[in-house]
Amino acid sequence: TESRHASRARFFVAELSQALFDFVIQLLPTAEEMAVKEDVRKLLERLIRTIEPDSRLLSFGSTANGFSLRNSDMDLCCLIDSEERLSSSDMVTMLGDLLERETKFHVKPLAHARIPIVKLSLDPSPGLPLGIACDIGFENRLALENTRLLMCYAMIDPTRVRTLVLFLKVWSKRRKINSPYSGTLSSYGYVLLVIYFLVHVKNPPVLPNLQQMPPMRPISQDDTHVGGYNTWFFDDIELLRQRWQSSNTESVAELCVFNLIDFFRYYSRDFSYNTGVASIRAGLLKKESKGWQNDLSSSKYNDARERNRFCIEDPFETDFNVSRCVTKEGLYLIRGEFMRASRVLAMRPRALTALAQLCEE
Ligand code: 3AT
Ligand code: MG
Repeated sequence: TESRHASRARFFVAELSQALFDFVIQLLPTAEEMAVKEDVRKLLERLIRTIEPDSRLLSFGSTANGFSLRNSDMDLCCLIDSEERLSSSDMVTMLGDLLERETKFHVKPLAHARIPIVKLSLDPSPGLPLGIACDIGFENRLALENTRLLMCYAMIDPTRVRTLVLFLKVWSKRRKINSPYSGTLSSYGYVLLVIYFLVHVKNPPVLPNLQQMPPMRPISQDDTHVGGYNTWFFDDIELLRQRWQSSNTESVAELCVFNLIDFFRYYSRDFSYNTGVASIRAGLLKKESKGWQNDLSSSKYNDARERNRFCIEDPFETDFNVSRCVTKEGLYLIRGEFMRASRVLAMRPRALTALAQLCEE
């Protein structure tokens, strides 16, 4: 019976990994969608240059990091290369007016938000059945760098890392725990949880720590600091693909499935939410060491405590807790979903049943 058991387990892994690949592939954006988005970016860049000739409009977030799903929104960042430039909020106001005059976009300029942005959307049309949603921000150089870091992680092991990340993004959206505005976690937060898990929890690790690898040549402060934060990481992916052989010898299929099972188990049982900080840069840290502890003796309305229920360190902006929006109720929902997913997988259902149950809306 031992061998019957083993062969059932093997079948479960093989079937589920195939189903995961197939499931994720049908959620990827089409080539047409990518082309339309690139056209939109170019059009917007041309218009912005009529206000600031020395500006560039760059894509960040999922459209640029390899973790994009069909119809995901477009995050754009405008960089202005001249010395004398308008403030971000003036740019938002001027660009808002211009786009309203010159384009068919619905335009919402948020000049006085903490981070001034222009929000744009385009109604569905035959060529674009689901329309487009797009945010344009200004001078957000750290977001461009963290996008590049995630892209490099995605490229080290495209099949396994992307399959896991994309699946978890869909799962978190369908289970309604992907909404920082209502107290749960952003997509960016989930991606950091996956990378943290593959670098620091899996043993042997599936991914190297790109921020701690020895540089190939001396690096100067100027090239590596953005806004006072160290943004250096090892980004020679070609070289890395030759050199980094994960000593993790699980097969591709096994890795995909075990990663998923272990991911859910780790975040439902083992991660120390009360005291721990997940840092892809430095591994598991203590809230105390960052001044992020939830001080139980202080008042129930203590702001710091509400902000630091769940702690994920930004890879570069290390004094920033990416999951600061997660509330007590939000964390309860998220952990409940990790547990539910663990339970579903532990029953070893047939693959399609497993995916349907996991992502049930
Ligand atoms: P979607 O496909 O839009 O769900 P995404 O990968 O674009 O996922 P987000 O929309 O959550 O991810 O974030 C887009 C980028 O904005 C990712 C990161 O560069 C930046 N960003 C988002 N949230 C934060 C945050 N809390 N701290 C720092 N940077 C952030
Ligand atoms: Mg996005």
